Amino acid sequence: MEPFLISPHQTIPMQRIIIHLDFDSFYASVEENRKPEIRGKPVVICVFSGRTVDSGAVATANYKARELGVKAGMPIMFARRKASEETVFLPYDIEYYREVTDRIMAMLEDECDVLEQASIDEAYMDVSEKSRGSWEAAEAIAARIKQMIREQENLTCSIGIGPNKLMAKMAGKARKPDGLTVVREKDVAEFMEKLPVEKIHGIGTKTVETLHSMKIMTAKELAQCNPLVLEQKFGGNKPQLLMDKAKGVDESPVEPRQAQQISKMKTLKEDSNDPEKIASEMAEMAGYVRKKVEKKNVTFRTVSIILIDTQLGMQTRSETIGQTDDVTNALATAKNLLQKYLNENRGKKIRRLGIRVSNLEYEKKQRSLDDFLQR
Ligand code: DGT
Ligand code: CA
Ligand code: CA
Repeated sequence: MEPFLISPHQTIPMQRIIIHLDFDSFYASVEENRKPEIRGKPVVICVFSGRTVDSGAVATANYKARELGVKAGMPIMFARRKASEETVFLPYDIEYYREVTDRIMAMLEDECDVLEQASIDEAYMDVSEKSRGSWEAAEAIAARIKQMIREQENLTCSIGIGPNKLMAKMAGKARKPDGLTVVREKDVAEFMEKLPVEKIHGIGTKTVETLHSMKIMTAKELAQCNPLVLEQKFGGNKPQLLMDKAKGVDESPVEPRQAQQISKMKTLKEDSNDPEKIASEMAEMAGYVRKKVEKKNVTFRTVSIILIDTQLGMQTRSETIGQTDDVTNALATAKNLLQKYLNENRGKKIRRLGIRVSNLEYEKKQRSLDDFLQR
């Protein structure tokens, strides 16, 4: 066989560097921004079931409320007993939190090579190219992201950086709230060594119980155990998966989830109910939406405007216009919706507004080589 030669044009594969970002006490922090009067107090966000006054469960609590012993998943009645007099209980408002998430995700997309939104308050970002494989550069990107989110949304988040998604996620969990933790490739073994199996991300409680019954207590013990022993207890590819996790190995790519909507929000320089002023802001936002529609190569069916008035209420108005990629038409629809809203709500001033296209359909067609080279 010919000896394998590395040609001068061949590049050594770059170090993969992944960032994981998770917002701190997400729903509670968003509510604290929306209602400045509750800032500094313990805050509990509840999913009221409506059966009796306090039936339902806690969705989350801010860190002040956690100090009192309030936790996500706890019955609201329990939380009331733990709470102090000044503790604020609020119903959750998922639509509003989604708006905040969408806005931030749109911003984060521009800060990385690929973004994968993993939940309402979490994302993985592949920054291998953007950082050119440098851990220092990746850390600087993360610090900038934290600063941007703090300045623009007044939120804190915890960030983990690692050579793969698993390590990034676990690094992020190591320091919360407002943490930034880097686990470099060379430090993975050391990071994993100390970890009990129940702290390995993605290993469920049932599996943990089985491992404990086998006297496998730490990631190190799991990584070093005889695979045959695992094969006796677990089927399929689970033994391999468990050993990979225990070694901090994860080859899964950061994959963009196909967004269902594209939106742009903006706070007006001053509160206004002047249709012309607001419409001209809208036109500017439509420019951003147009760029995203083109970049993602999508069509949409529904146009919405989101309005936040000076009493801080959020309203959404939507119209379905048939599958199209015509943002100019979408803008005209948005302006009509705005005019209708202003007619119906005379005297109310708009503080913040947004334009959104949704019910997206993705074009499957291959990008042309030219498109690709221009990217
Ligand atoms: P963290 O990350 O520990 O600082 O606090 P959170 O509140 O951000 O917790 P996380 O990241 O696990 O969840 C993100 C949001 O998802 C959280 O703000 C509320 C919601 N959530 C979490 N756990 C539950 C739950 O058990 N029930 C409901 N309805 N919502 C939940
Ligand atoms: Ca969180
Ligand atoms: Ca989360």
